[in-house]
Amino acid sequence: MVDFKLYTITGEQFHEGRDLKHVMEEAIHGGSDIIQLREKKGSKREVLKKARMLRELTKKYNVPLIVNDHIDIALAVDADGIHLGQDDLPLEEARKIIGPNKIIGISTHSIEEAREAEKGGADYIGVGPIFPTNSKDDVVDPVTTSYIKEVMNEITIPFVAIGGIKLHNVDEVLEAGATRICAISEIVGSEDIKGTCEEFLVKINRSKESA
Ligand code: TZP
Ligand code: MG
Repeated sequence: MVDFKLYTITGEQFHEGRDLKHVMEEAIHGGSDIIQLREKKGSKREVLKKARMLRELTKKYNVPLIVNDHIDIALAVDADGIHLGQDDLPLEEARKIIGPNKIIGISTHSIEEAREAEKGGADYIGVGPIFPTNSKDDVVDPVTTSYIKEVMNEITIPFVAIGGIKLHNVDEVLEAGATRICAISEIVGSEDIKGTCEEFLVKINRSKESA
């Protein structure tokens, strides 16, 4: 079973000139224990190139690599899994292609979607956006922390909270019951990426201890 605490997703629009390898390596140094390549713009070849680089990097540190959307690229670089949204290839089809041993993560915005993902054999679900975010173009209205509570009551596979999560509001998300946090802009846009991840982890660990 896949498990993790701090999930970092790429978002090069926040890098301010820093290169992708450096940014993600800093996140790993800060303790981020799963990485996703999420690339909405580049050509297949450009995405493949980044995936290859991140595969090498994540292998070095023994951190799982998840590829968003591109199942072919995930297979080509032997990523640990894929992450799919509600408009992507359905879970059942994706599983046929990627096989039983790879991780499949599914974005969910409602308890119905969460149930369906669990039933379909997802390895984890994303739960969000918890707060408003500008990091995603087709973003739906925030689901708020009440959705975390619904998921906790009913869903048994791991879930990760995402969307607008910052160091200043993560406590609210943790208090609602999340134990896994995902962020793009707060991590990859930080001047101190490593320090930001460390601070997230202090909060996550503190909340776990008091649970
Ligand atoms: N899925 C739901 S919200 C979101 C994604 C990919 C964007 C999260 O980015 P940020 O910058 O952490 O709000
Ligand atoms: Mg997608």
